[in-house]
Amino acid sequence: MNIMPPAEDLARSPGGKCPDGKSSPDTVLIAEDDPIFRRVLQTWLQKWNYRVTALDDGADAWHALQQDDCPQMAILDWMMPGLDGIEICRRIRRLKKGPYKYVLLLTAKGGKEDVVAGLDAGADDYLTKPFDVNELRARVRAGKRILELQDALMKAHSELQFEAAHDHLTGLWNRGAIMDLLHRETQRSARIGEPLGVIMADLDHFKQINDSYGHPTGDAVLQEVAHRLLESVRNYDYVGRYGGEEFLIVLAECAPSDLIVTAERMRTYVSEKPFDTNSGSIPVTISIGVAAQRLLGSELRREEELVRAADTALYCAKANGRNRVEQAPGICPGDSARTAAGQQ
Ligand code: GH3
Ligand code: MG
Ligand code: MG
Ligand code: MG
Repeated sequence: MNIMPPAEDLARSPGGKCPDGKSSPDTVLIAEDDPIFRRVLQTWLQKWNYRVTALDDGADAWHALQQDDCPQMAILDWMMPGLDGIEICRRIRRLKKGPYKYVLLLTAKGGKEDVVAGLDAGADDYLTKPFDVNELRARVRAGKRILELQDALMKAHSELQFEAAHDHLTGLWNRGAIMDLLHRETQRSARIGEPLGVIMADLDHFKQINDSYGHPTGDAVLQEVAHRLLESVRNYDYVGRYGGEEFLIVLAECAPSDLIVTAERMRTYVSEKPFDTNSGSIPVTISIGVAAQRLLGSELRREEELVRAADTALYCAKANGRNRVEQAPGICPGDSARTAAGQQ
């Protein structure tokens, strides 16, 4: 069978990355020191619309396969300078990060023991030289199918992970996730001695909004509140939906004075412009309680204590007239209590 390729564009791809830098099941790295075989493989694969990186040295191939956007399929010659294909296989399988790499070992050794050794080293399949073009095509296609399946599984997995940690309605962290994040940040800030703050926000008279305009409009209001809260914080702060119309915000490395400023910005941002909904324009306000991990003279070591302190301050904000910010005692020196809408 004639294995010579029809096309004559045989330029060697620049080493390391696949040509457009993006990894996908149709990217293939060829490592083959024999220029004829390398050229044949490269040209056929390109003809079948694979994006190819072709290298002639095992050490270069191993380097390329460790890059973030490296090809997902590797066709490796067994005998090569630098590193042989078997050793590259072993190293690929020891790599713990990145998506699965499909390895097709190319060898002149056709003995059963060699094939077993190749598969044992981590190859998914093998091809003996000289190979039949149709067989090459079928085996590469089988590899691509497995990689596509792998991609679909990873996508489903990350979607599930997202759903498990996020609130459906608002897209914010859900209660479990925000409490996990708070736990992590509480431990971290206690360890490194950085300030940590939490803000608990609750919509005012939200039941009335539901009662007056209906549940779907209530939902839209919750979504817009979530949006405005997100807009009010630094992009490395965590905003979660703690309960029905309660939000918990975790602010790492945030000095107490900034914490109060942020809470006030949230309150203002929610209340300053009425919400534009399908049921018309609706004024919305929130009440806020603020607590910090390191209060004057004491430290709240557990996340539950922090949440409780913020919740107690929130309760005060409600009791003191709503649409206001109250602090847990001891956050700022000499600052006994509160800021509120138009009445400091
Ligand atoms: P307050 O100012 O004291 O906080 O009064 P409130 O009316 O906001 O508080 P209350 O606890 O009486 O009512 C909260 C309401 O939030 C009742 C509940 O039906 C509504 N709610 C909780 N979750 C959702 C949701 O996902 N969608 C909608 N539309 N309403 C919700
Ligand atoms: Mg060789
Ligand atoms: Mg409420
Ligand atoms: Mg509430």
